Amino acid sequence: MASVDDVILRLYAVDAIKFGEFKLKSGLLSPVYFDLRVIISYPDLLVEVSKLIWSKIESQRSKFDVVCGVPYTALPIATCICTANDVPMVIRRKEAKDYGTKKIIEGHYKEGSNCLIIEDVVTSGSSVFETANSLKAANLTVTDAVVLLNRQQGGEQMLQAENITLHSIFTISEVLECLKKREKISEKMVTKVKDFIFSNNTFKPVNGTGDKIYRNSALVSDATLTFEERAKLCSNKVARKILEIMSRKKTNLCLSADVVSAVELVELADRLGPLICILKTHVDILDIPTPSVSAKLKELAEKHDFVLFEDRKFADIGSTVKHQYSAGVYSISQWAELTNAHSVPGPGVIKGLRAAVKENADRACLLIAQMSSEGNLATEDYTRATVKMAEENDDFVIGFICTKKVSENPKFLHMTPGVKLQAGGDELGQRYLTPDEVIRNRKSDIIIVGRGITSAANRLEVANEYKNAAWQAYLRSLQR
Ligand code: S5P
Repeated sequence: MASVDDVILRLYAVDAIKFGEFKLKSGLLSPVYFDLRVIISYPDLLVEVSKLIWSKIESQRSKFDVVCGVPYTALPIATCICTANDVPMVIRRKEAKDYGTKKIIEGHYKEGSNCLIIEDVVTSGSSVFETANSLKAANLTVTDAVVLLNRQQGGEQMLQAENITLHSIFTISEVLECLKKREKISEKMVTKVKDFIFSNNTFKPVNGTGDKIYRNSALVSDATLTFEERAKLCSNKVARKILEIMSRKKTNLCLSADVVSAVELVELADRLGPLICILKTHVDILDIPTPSVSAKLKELAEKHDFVLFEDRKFADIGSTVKHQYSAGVYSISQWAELTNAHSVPGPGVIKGLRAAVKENADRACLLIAQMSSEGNLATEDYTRATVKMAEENDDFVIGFICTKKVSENPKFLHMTPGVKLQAGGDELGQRYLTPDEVIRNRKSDIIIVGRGITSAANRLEVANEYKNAAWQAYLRSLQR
């Protein structure tokens, strides 16, 4: 078997370890870059890496029943290890299939089996952590992870705090030492890399919030701002208010209260009000006229500290939507702080809505950038044009209805409908994703939940489940 130094030198020789100036996703300039994906082009190197990883945990073989490689780089490594040592393997999909079994973990295993995670590089630890969460959700146990390179930027501590022991074949310090000894890099480069690594440690428990949050300081510019921090960036008062409520009440749940009985709607708003940041309505489905209901809703919004959002989906020329928004039996602009519009008519729809808002009234609008329903016509180009329209009207447009994050601008709110604790769909084309998928993987901010809550026998209990799932997913997303 090759030694650790042999493997480091080989990785250096094939450009899997590079020194210079590399722009990271966060915008930071890093003096070192690891691209271990290239090892699949060198089968002998892939085998040596696999042998080294296996040798690290071989003595604990009896502890593990199954192995899971984190996609993509560690997948071939895990495959090599499993075939050479006769260990069963599972695969974690990046996203659950929306057809067939909807499984996220593929492979056969016994419930409660202990699964060893294999990864190529660990920085903050978040990808190992996310993999562990999916494995645990599929009834596997996770106690250990093994990694080829530990970048010593806090991943080990973060995982330890989550009761996962991280084993590594080598650390970045060992890489530097090995390459310096062989005169592949200068003393100056060693110092530069060490400075960078140690001043960008990602393990920073944030105190004072009562929640366990680790902030990835290296990636703060990568929109991993808290809701509280984002509130300060908003000049639109409704956007600021929503972000402040979310942060104060620790909730990113919007209830879509799609009931036809006005009495039931008011009861729902009163009962679930403490758990939500926004109450979304469709007043045109109610059985009694709006004014008495909207007055009651306004009262409850104040009592429980949430924002009223009329999901009117305006989609006409400016002059028509101006009246639809402010007049008629619904008089939406008089009571709903937030509404939404399709971008298909062009910016006139926004101008029309804005023109209907009385001076000093704090009102805002979301644009529908994507839809949750099957076969919808919102193409990528349509979504992109919608985002541009929002940017050009960001005094009034405060975000999007979307199925995933569509803008990096932290001022914009992303609200996602089509959410249930179990992914799937309904018989009329609605498609559902889970809160974790929406907030953590798709990086949205707020889940919009209707029937997941309104059809439940115990609405309060289930609403609490949605609230917790979405909030936990948000806290985890800050760790990136
Ligand atoms: O694309 C969309 C946009 C919206 S606003 N898909 C949606 O489902 N909605 C709304 O979200 C829809 O009108 C309904 O009020 C809610 C979803 O309800 P659920 O019962 O399927 O959760």
